[in-house]
Amino acid sequence: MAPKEVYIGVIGAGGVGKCFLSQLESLSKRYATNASSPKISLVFISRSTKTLYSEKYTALPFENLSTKLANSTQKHLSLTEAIGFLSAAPGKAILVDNTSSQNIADQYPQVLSKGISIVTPNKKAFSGSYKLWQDIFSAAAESGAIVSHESSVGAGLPVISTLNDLVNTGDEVTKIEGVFSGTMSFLFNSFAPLEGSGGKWSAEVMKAKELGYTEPDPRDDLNGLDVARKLTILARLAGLPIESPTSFPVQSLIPKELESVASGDEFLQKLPQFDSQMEETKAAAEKEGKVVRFVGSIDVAKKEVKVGLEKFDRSHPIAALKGSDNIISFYTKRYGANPLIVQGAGAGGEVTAMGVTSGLIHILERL
Ligand code: NHO
Repeated sequence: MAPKEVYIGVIGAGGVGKCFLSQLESLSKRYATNASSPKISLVFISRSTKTLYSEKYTALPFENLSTKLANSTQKHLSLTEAIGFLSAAPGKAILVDNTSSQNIADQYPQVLSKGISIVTPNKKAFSGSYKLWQDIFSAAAESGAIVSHESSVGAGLPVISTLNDLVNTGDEVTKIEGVFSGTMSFLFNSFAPLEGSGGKWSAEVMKAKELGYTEPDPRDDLNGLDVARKLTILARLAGLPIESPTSFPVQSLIPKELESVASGDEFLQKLPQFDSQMEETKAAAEKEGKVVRFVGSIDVAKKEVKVGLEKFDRSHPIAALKGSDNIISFYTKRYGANPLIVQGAGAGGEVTAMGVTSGLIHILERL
């Protein structure tokens, strides 16, 4: 029997998208050598202004794909047109959304209702309004399409699958706590390290930006919203109907006076004037023999979610984190006093793409 053919459309070919395409190429080669694996055909790829697709649904070759996309003269398809194209494929289709677009996220229910499965690292759909969350999962349940968003929290780390496994096997999750941002992890591990005195806050922010750890405008990391989005996703999976990432306390590390400066560059230039604020926070923790870290927590029983600075004993696993690693502790009835801990690289193209590719494999196995 010929292997089943699955048609793949990819939107977004930036940092994560490029890494994903290279992982997809390896996967399709591996599958081609195994008669029981599906045949995966990449038939559509787009970025903001360019689209490349195969009108007859034959697989696009992976060679020089980025260049071919950049030079494509095919009509740029809107998302509605792309959905129409994928839903007319002669077999099951999967859409991979590697953008951070809210507009695309808002259309997931329509994509799923056409029977097209979705795999994505985009946090927007799952941390937007609670109604969108409900619409996504009810559209999937009705059509039989599958949604995978493993790398929307913790990049390639098995955070969402672990939480789903805990819930689905009947464990009672009481609390989830951790460091959910690679950028914040890097900043605090170097500003308030366990060994040595650490650098000035503004200098560490500048260094993180130079190393490519921050968003182009570092305020998008420092305002806590990225962490709040991840907490919203996990809290919902744990059963809390969180309305939005702004419906619980989120501490912003942007000094009030710099909230409205025009650009990220101007923000960085003025940040040294506010170093004393962060120094005071660090010194207050040190006085208690502790270190300060930017964390998120979900108290499931109390239905409380919060994001912000907290002090930790120097022996606490959160205090001992290295580089830009994430750490996520799941406290449950089954695990008792010793939480189930997931730890490792929580940001970066390759590891985030790994979560996307593993989600894709998971869908391919179930279609
Ligand atoms: P880029 O590099 O900006 O690429 C986005 C691509 O989407 C571009 O090709 C752009 O042309 C295309 N695009 C945008 N809108 C489009 C549209 N309407 N139609 C067609 N194409 C469109 O972004 P990244 O870095 O590749 O990120 C892609 C997605 O992965 C985003 O949703 C991002 O939030 C998500 N993601 C990234 C990371 C990461 O490390 N880069 C992580 C998780 C999810 O775990 C990571 C993380 O949380 C990092 C975080 N900053 C931290 O912890 O510090």
